[in-house]
Amino acid sequence: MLILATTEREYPWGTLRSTHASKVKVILEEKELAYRVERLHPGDLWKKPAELLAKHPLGKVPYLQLADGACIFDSTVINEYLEDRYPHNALKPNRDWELAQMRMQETFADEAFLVGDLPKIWMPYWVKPESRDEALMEAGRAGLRARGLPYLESMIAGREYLCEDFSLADAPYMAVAMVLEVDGMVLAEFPACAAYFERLRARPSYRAISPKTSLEDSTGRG
Ligand SMILES: N[C@@H](CCC(=O)N[C@@H](CS)C(=O)NCC(=O)O)C(=O)O
Repeated sequence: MLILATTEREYPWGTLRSTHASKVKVILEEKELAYRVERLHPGDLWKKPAELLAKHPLGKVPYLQLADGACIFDSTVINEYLEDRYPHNALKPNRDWELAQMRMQETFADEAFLVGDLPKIWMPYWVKPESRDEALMEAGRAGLRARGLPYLESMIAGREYLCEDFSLADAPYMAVAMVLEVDGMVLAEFPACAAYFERLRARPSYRAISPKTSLEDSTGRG
């Protein structure tokens, strides 16, 4: 059984999850693989205890523990591993140029959204409303409006997914769709992005990361 190490917590405003680990969770779901979730205490990501560093040398999530106990870290590396190891329900194009496009799109999503502006919006949701840094959250939204969303709008307008079919490039945007579902950020200036996020939320795999899905209902599959 594959074990996905992540951070997930229930709050009155929804079940919150690590964005990078959500990227992996949707691929485990898309490939209908048997896995279970191991939930780390969110504070461990800052304290970095020795047990965590032994599994992920940077003390981050996600990492994926294989049946023999070996661990793979980094969401992009894990998803490429899953695609290579379990090629059914293919999630990457097979021509060089399309593959490069897919990787560029995934890299952009990771850098502009997941490690760029999204944490400024997402991190404050892990504390009580009265303790949130609203100015930081607004800076995150402004950052998305200035960089991530205009580029995504130009890439996704007139298309269903970033490559011909749903692919690894769409996985980080499943996590973006999750964050923006909780935040409710208005996307009127970016109609193609808004429609794309709705399309992603309609995929069955989204249920495993949806803020509406309880912890009890999202422990893995099979
Ligand atoms: N490049 C890594 C980034 C992972 C990452 O930054 N994860 C966050 C949680 S979403 C984390 O563990 N943060 C703690 C830290 O940066 O030390 C990946 O794609 O897996």
